[in-house]
Amino acid sequence: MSSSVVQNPTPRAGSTPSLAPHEILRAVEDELAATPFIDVHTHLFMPSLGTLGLWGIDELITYHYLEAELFRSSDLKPEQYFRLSKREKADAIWRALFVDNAPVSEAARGVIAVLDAFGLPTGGSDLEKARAFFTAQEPGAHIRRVFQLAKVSEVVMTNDPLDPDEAPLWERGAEPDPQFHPVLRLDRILNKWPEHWSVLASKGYAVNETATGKSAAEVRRFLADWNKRMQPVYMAVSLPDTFQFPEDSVRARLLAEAVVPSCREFGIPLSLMIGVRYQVNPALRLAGDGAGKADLRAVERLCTTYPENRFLISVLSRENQHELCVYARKFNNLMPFGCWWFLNNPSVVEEMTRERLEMLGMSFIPQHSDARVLEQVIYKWRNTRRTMAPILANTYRLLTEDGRPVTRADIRHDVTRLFRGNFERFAGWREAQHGRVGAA
Ligand code: RAT
Ligand code: ZN
Repeated sequence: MSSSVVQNPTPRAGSTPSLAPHEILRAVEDELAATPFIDVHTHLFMPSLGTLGLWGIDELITYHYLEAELFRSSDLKPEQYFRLSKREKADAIWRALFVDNAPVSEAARGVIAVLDAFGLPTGGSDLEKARAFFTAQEPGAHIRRVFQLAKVSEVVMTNDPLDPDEAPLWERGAEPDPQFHPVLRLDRILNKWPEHWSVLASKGYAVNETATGKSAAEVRRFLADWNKRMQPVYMAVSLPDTFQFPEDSVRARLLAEAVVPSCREFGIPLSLMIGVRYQVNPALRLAGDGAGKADLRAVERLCTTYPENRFLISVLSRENQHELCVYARKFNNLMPFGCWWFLNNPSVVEEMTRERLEMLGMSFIPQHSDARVLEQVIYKWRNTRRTMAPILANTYRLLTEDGRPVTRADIRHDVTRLFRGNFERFAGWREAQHGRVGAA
């Protein structure tokens, strides 16, 4: 099998009747609704990782996307806000963004869609009914119901081996869950080495502050140990808009000498999420990051230097999207994925998705949820399906007009490929139509 594997997940079914132009949109909507998606990047946690997993109304309302919006519609200062309890924070956001104003932003409307999905009041002056509802849920059954409502079969987590709360849970042997796939996240190692090298040293890896000498080999040993422990479906890092490769830096050295060879050894992709301007307003904490245009020549160099590696790439700047499609046309070891963070708004998703379809056909991964709070998958995937349906329908309408009618089997094949097959194959999973059947 080639390293890129961006081919068709299933042969197209033979003879189903061609659709008339007026039948296409409905058929696309039905197929999007009937296909369980794989959510390829979230910040959700499997139940055995305990309290790391966020869920419920107070977490939904204090999502950092909404915290950023709070300070535009309230006089509350960040330092006052961050002194409040979780419940008080949620009450402040509810009042400012949902009671005093109509919740029209993407993130605010998402909370409304979640409340509505559970039959909870969407226009109340307080959150008491919602709090009572979520408190009454049994976690396992609630997760299953949420996944059903979101129509996702499984989600991919973000797991940090240097997080002091998370790492001990893995070290004690966290029980795997087939609905939650691990990802080895490397931000602390690749972006914050000076603050974190001593954690590796304290665990018995012979690394030093300048990441010289045996350090890269020892990071590789660390990654091998965590690969064994966690069985990640890929390794991942978020990167600044200033990211360069190659360059004379700890990050570039550890990427070249530890991370890239480890991914090759374990047969898994490396996900690079590029374009964050970290902490442009630190007072906003998690909500304080911005976005910047990156130099994607770094991606070009990675793809050419390491043709045996596979790179999942998401870029945060709208201005980088076209360039990323061009690179994907050059390198089939590059898989563009998702409309990340500030791009996850219908207007931008539409623009990016049309561009990707026009330039790449069905050989990309249109979206991930980036959910941090369990129930967010309900609204994020609902929005994706709603935005995707007319875009795909229009693509098929043009094809029909140009002389190649489409069938329901065509549509099913493509939807499955976009929202399951491209990831399954790029991640090196065995041929699987409905879920992971094991690593290749
Ligand atoms: O979208 C987000 O929630 C961001 O804060 C980031 O977590 C980003 O998605 C990331 O994975 O770094
Ligand atoms: Zn994320």
